[in-house]
Amino acid sequence: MDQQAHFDAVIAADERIEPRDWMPEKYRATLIRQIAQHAHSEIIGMQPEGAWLTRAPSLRRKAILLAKVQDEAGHGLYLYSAAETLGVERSDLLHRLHTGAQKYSTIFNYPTPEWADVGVIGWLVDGAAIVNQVPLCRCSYGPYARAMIRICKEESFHQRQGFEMLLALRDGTDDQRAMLQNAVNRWWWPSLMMFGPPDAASTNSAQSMAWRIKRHSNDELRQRFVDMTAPQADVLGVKLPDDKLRWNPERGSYDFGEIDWDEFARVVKGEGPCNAERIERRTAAHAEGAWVREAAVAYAAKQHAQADAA
Ligand code: FAQ
Repeated sequence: MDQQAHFDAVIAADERIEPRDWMPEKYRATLIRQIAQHAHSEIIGMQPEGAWLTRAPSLRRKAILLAKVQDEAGHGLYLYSAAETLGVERSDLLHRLHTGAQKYSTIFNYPTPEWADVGVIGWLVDGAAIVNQVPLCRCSYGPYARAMIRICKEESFHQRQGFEMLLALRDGTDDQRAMLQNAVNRWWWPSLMMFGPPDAASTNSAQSMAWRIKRHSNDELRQRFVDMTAPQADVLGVKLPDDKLRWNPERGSYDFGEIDWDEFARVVKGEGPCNAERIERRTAAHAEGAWVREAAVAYAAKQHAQADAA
C-alpha cells in the first residue's frame, strides 16, 4: 500500500495519525495552523482574567482565579508541545503570534472592566470552548486529541466555577445583579463568534472535516452552544441580549438573531478593542522572560554535559 493509501485508510477507520507516520503536507500545515492558533488563544486568554488577580474580592476568589489562569498557561504548553510534534519550533510559533502572522481567538480582544466579566468568561467563554473542543478529543491527529482530553476536563471545571461565581452575584445586591447583566450583554455575541464564520464562509471546514480534524461544522457547534446556554441564563435570572432568541419546537432548538460578522472581521483583522494591548503585553512578557529561557537552556546543557561525563 502506498503512503497516501495508508493515510486514507487510517482516517477512514477512525484511527489516529501519529508524529512519525507519513501525512500529506497540507494535513500537517492545517494542524500546525489550528493547534498554534489554539495555543496562542490559551496564553493570550490569560490576560483578560489575569487583570483581576490583584482585585479579586476575597482570598478564596483570588485562589480560584489564580489556579484557572495557571491552567490556561498549562493548556498553552500542551498545545505548543503537540504542535512541535509536527516539526515546528515553539519560538517560531511565538514569533508568528507576535508579528500577527498567526491568529488567536477574537474573544480575547474584549475588555474586562468589571468583576462579573471573570464569571461570565468562565460561564460563556469556557462553555463555548468545551462545546468546540470536546469533539477535538477524537481528532485524527493523536497528540492533539490526547492533549484535548485533559484540557476539556479542566475547561469543564472552569465553566462550573464561573457559573458558581455568577450564582453568588445573582443572590447578591441589585448592583451585583446589574453588573452580571451588563457583563452578559457584552460577552454574549463575542462568545457566539468564537465558533468561527458561518459554514458558507468557513474556508477550512470541508477539508478539516474530511480529515477528521473537525467533527462538526461551525454553525452546528454554535447552535449546540445556544441550546445548552439559553436555559442556564434562566437559572441565572439574566436576559441574553437577543430579541430573536426563542425556542423553536419544530426544530427542537433555539432560533437566534444575526451575528455582526463585520465586527468579527474587524476583530480578526486586529481592530478589536484590545488587540494592540494584548500583543503589546505578550511581547513585553516574552522579552522580560528571556532570562528564564536562557537559564533553562544553560541548565539543560549542564545536565547533558554531566550525563555525558558520567
Ligand atoms: N477568532 O475556515 P474557518 C479558549 C479564522 S481557546 C479568530 O472556519 P477553522 C480557552 C480561521 O482561523 C479558544 N480567527 O477556520 C480559554 C480561519 O483563518 P485562517 C480557541 C478565527 O480553523 C477559555 C478563518 O477565520 N479555540 O477559549 C475565529 O476551520 C477562557 C476561516 O475560518 C480553538 O482554537 C475566531 N473566533 O475553524 C482560554 C479551538 N474563527 O487560519 C482562556 C480549536 C475562525 O485560514 C479563558 N480551533 N477564525 O487564516 C477550532 O476549532 C477551529 O480552528 C475554529 C475555526 C472553529 C476556531
